[in-house]
Amino acid sequence: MHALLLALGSNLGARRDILGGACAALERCGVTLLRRSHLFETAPVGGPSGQPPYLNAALAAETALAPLEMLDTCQQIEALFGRERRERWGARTLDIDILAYDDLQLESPRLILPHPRLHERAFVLAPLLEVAPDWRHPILGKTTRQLWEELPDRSTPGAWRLLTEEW
Ligand code: A4P
Ligand code: MG
Repeated sequence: MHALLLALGSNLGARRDILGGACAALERCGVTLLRRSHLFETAPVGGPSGQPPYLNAALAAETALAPLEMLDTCQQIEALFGRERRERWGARTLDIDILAYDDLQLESPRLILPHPRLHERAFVLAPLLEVAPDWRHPILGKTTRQLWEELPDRSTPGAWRLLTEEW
């Protein structure tokens, strides 16, 4: 089994149901979920202006799938929930990013591991802090907690908000 950290995001449609449905779909496709963060409502970063707010979450999981099989699975589940790719960082019903796969360092045309922007983003690190605070970034050599503490955006008002209800 391989250790997996995933980030989920949605800013179109029934966001909470979509993220819950994505978890169920992952489990049907060979991913065993170990821990699931709370939902965080986050202000859109990048992309066209006027996008609605996101719901973001992080998952700790394990899988026997190979890295590119895992990427295919994520993209198939995104398509199942109506994801359309029109513009980079545009609004989307569902985004599933592979944050990390074991300690693998990979730079291939379709897949970069760890996810190249994870350490810059409060919408990734805030939920990741709940499910994998002691995970160590294999290139930067820092834990999630250290990356979070060093992130200037973590205290930007309105950047993120923890939603306490179950999902
Ligand atoms: N790809 C390469 N590495 C990976 C990986 N580790 N996991 C490739 C997943 N995909 C990976 O992704 C573009 C291509 O990245 C894929 O074809 C895949 O082969 P995409 O999902 O089609 O498009 P995207 O998500 O718009 O692009 P990108 O560059 O991955 O976006 P980011 O950096 O993930 O940012 N603001 C808030 N508040 N919350 C968000 O969730 N998300 C984004 C997307 C921007 N702003 C956001 C949020
Ligand atoms: Mg993506």
